[in-house]
Amino acid sequence: MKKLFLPAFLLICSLAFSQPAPRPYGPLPTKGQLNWQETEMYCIIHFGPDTYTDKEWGFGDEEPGIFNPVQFDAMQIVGAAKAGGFKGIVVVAKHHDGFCLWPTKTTEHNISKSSYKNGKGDILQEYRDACNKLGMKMGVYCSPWDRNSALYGKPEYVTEVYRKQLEELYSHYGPVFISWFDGANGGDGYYGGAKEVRKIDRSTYYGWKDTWAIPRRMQPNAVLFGDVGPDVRWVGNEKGHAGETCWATYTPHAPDEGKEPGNGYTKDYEGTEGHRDGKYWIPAECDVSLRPGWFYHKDQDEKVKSPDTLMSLYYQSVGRGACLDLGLSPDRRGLLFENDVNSLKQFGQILKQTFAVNLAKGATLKASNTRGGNKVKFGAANLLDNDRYSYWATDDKIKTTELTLDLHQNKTFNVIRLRENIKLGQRIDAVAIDAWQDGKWQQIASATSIGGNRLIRLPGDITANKVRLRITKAAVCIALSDFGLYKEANKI
Ligand code: FUL
Repeated sequence: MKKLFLPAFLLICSLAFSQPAPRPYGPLPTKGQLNWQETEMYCIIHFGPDTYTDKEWGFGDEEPGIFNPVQFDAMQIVGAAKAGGFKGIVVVAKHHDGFCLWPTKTTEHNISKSSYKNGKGDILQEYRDACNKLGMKMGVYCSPWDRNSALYGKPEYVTEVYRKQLEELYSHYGPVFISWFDGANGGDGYYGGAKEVRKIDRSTYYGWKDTWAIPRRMQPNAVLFGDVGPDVRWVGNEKGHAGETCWATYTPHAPDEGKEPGNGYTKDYEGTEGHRDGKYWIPAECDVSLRPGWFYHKDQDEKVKSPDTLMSLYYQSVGRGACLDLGLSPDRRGLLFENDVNSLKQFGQILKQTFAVNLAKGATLKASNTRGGNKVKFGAANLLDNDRYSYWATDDKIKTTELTLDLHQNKTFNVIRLRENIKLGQRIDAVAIDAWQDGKWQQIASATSIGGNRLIRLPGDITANKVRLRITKAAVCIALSDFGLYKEANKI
């Protein structure tokens, strides 16, 4: 008997391991998009002449001397973002007013003409150093619309100013994980003194194919954000939430027949849900500011979003497979105001505590239809290891199935986390979750579009010793990487 045991064991193992992985389904994420997905939350920082003029969109005629943040402290700002649980920042290096926060060679309208450090300052470099010290990722936003430049509207603006600015940013301040291409385009402005309205054709003016080729060449691991992507799409609102159903796949459609969907030129509202059968992997980013405005305004000091509101936004963005991009607004000193710092800190604490303990850990998992009957490679145990890419898979033909967690004792939870291994595409359409209560299964939740991350925030606490996941609809066989139960931390 004993002699037979080892060869039999080896045979079973080799059969199990020889089971091929499920075939990928539909469009797939790139390396940069996987990195972005794992980032989950980052902050976009608006700071510049508008901070001193109390505006949201500077006209472009602002005197550079007004920019003088005597206490500017990138470590304070990036540190507050980090305490909030954010993993990166996007620096608005140039907003629509055209003022550059780094000493660029492309325009006089830059920090070297300001009072900051007697014209020797470089805000981008200070953010870069702070990110390096704090282990935070960095991205850049350089507004295509430039209300200062006399050349705006002419082809030379794109080739000699805008693209050169991107090149400077990528070569001096990388690595960048995201390059943010804003959709606001053309209108009135200073334009070198012309003070007029300049309209551009947003589908052609910026020559996006050639412009995007620059980050592709210089920052190949960065994702490119824009209204249409090409890597990360705008969610279609600035309220910070994705659709209840939100697909990572998307096909940009031009609003006008016969036009190419360029950046800033798409049916924005389709970004909220994306498309189940979208041609491309272009997940959504949800941008929203911590205050009502993107720039600092003193009269908004008491209107900073609360940790509770941030939690809701977290579930409505990150919890729906999108990323959350929260706007921070340093004040005239060059610091984040204390209310902003406190709100970020408390939000970060609640978040950390909520997800510190997966209550499903230690459960016995019973899965129907595990691929190849294998308990290791595609086994259900992979659902509890916190790895986004080790996964439980079913046999090719199995698109609906169920899986039970026996928790061995009553556990109380109010958040459920599901993730697919998105390296194999977005496969699951719908799920339902049941808890064993009063001697029977009772449905407690359902959800659509799982993807890279799906958080279900239950309306109240559930106490149960068994929880069941039912996959009710999928396009192909299942490749689920996470099934977690959490209890939201109390307010601090
Ligand atoms: C918008 C801009 O017009 C706002 O000023 C801000 O920068 C926001 C993040 O993007 O399109």
